[in-house]
Amino acid sequence: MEYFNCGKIQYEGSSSKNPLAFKHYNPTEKIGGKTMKDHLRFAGAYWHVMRNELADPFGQGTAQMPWDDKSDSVENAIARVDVFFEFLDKMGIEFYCFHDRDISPELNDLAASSAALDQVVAKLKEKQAETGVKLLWGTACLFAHPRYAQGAATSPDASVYAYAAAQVKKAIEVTNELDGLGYTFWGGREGYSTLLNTNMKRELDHLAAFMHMAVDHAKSIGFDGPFYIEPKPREPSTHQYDSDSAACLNFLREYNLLDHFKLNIETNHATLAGHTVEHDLTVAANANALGSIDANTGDTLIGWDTDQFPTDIYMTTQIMLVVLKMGGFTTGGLNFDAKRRRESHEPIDLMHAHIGGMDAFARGLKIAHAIQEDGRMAQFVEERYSSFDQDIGAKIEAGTASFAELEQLALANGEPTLASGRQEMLENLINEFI
Ligand code: XLS
Ligand code: NI
Ligand code: NI
Repeated sequence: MEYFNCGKIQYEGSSSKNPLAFKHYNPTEKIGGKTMKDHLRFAGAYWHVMRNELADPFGQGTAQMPWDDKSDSVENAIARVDVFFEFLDKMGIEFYCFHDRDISPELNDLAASSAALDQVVAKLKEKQAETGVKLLWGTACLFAHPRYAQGAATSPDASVYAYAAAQVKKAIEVTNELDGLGYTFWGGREGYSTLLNTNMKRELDHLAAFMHMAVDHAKSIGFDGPFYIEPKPREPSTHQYDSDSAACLNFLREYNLLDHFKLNIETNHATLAGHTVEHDLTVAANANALGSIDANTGDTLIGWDTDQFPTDIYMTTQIMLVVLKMGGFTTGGLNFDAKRRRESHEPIDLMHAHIGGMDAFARGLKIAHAIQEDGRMAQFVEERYSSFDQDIGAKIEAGTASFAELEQLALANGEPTLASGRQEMLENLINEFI
């Protein structure tokens, strides 16, 4: 039984008018010695592809899911796996990500939920072996159930904390069972609504203890993939502790976790934090902690996490410039944490959505690579800082200069002549390649 009314999506080149074809993403084409698929490492998000009914705060779901009987049964969960792999196969997407409760139902008690999870995981393992598809990362849903309304690892209630720990323990185990390359923490409820009822310090201490236990457990079962923290400033909580790259890095350093964690940066989360995505990516990359990317985009006119598919080539170019500069992904990739609009309710719309995202990133990759090869941009930046390459600049960088020495120099040199930053020239340079 097939549910997506199309064959395998093929690369047809930029002159193709076929909406169900790639115009730019040519998986085996080499860009700078590496295939596009190895550069981009696209992943499908189980929660959006299989479980997102496309509801909004004012209306119920519109998505047609003819394969889904809407029950909480394990059979239904297992049946979805085949549909998901049909989707991945037709898209040529070789990685995926999930939450425990996307792939398998939350039942009446933890033991039953975990037993159901094992059954679905066995099916996923079978499909992975059959297709070669890999799990980019797994995670636990610690935000949907009412028990987590006041947080999971930052809940004021230790029994909720324990429940969350049990869920994460199991989720790490199944991620390991599926040879997952990483494990993500996104702290949807790890924050607060009001400080009036919140002991922020204790909550952060608890969160760090939780993550140390996760690291220890991973070690004990032989899971060596990195953990990721996915920053987001707010929504669903009013203030989330993992608000942006800088806040996450500070938390990880303060609590001695930086050896085990990297960041998973989501475009729309960065913009909700008041940054550009390239800002948050660069902050992470500077700390050697850029692990993976949740590829999506927001709407400039709406202030929430609209999780739209990325189509803006300027943005994908900026993202790929950072990724190429750090030498590419190792364990991470580009996970489409993105959903169709509520109006796009047919299964085939999933294809259109992902084709657009994949083509936009293919173009971003090609443009970023061309800019890198051209070298003018990098050279400009290098020259801009060249006064730090020798003499007093080099001493400053080496940490051997003193204020007294700098004062002498300033007195002797007189007023500095500053060179132009040439922002417009560099913007023109990017457009030259787009
Ligand atoms: C929600 C987050 C979530 C994480 C995984 O805004 O992006 O989907 O990626 O829990
Ligand atoms: Ni995400
Ligand atoms: Ni999000």
